[in-house]
Amino acid sequence: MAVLILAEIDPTDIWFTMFIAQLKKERQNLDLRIWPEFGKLEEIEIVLAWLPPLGIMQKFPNLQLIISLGASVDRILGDPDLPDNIPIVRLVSEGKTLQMAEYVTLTVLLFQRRFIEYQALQRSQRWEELPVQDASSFTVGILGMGNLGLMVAKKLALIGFPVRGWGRTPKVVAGVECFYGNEQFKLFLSKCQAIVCLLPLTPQTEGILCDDTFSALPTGAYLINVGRGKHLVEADLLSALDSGQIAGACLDVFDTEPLPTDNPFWSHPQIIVTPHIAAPGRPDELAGVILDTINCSRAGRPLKNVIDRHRGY
Ligand code: NDP
Ligand code: OXD
Repeated sequence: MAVLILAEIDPTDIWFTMFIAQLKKERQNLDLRIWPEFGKLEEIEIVLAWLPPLGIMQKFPNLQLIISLGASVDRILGDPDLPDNIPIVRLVSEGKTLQMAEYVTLTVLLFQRRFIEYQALQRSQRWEELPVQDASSFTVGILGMGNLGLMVAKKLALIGFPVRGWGRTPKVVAGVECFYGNEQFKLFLSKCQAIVCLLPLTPQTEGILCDDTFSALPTGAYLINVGRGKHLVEADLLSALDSGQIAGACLDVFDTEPLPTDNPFWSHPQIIVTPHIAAPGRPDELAGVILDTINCSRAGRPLKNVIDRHRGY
């Protein structure tokens, strides 16, 4: 039985090239097929999916397992014809978690140390010193205190930022002020000078980065979106930047990826755009995680990181 990589792979994509080479190196006898060359539908036992075409999963009659090639599963669960008895595993790894912590720490520091303003000064060749706000008075709020949010919160707290975390259920985390549920959302936001979206995309979280949320923040707050593009209402961010309610944003994920060339985010002086690179994970480590998962599935052992379809993540 075969394992199918179901992803639109650009042959110049370095990450995918390394990942596939590693899978083949570690398991030379693995019957690995790469979309769209999948052979016979009935031979596909396991699918490794990144942005799979809708309706495809139901076509594999012997499918046993779906492994998301990302930490998220919104695209997989968005398939109205998804067979309902197949477990779905998402990718969790130390490398991915540490990369996310690096990315967010870097961007929080850029905002706290006013690099957006220094870049504008540089463009107009002005040598000017701006007052520094200490990390100890720059509160950062993390939306989504899961695998990634928790690590990000711990790293920021170590540097000395006051950190708040918000999730769906209550949590106690040393050094982090924790909030949960819709009732506590605005209270959570009220002191955050920067917010970091690390939520999964679900019907409850879609559009959460909107005018209503921005206006509950202190004036001149910053936004970092590393969750999903659909968390953000793009027009609301542009008007919050115009009014000064939001002072700057760093966006790694977008409603449409690649970000269309006519999107105003590309040239906005207060927006940093990165091409969904916050935490790709290390190809070698992830190949190992996937092979372990395949072994567990084939041996009938319990699988790690199976998502809860009802919850949506
Ligand atoms: P987890 O599933 O571990 O954590 C999700 C967190 O979100 C949990 O704390 C959960 O709360 C919280 N949450 C879910 N729904 C709600 C809600 N309605 N209200 C409040 N809180 C909610 O996910 P990860 O940390 O591994 O990943 C988070 C997301 O980061 C991914 O889904 C993906 O979209 C994004 N990501 C982006 C990457 C990039 O490169 N840009 C790379 C990897 C991931 P609770 O704990 O109470 O259940
Ligand atoms: C994601 C990922 O889910 O890159 O965005 O893992």
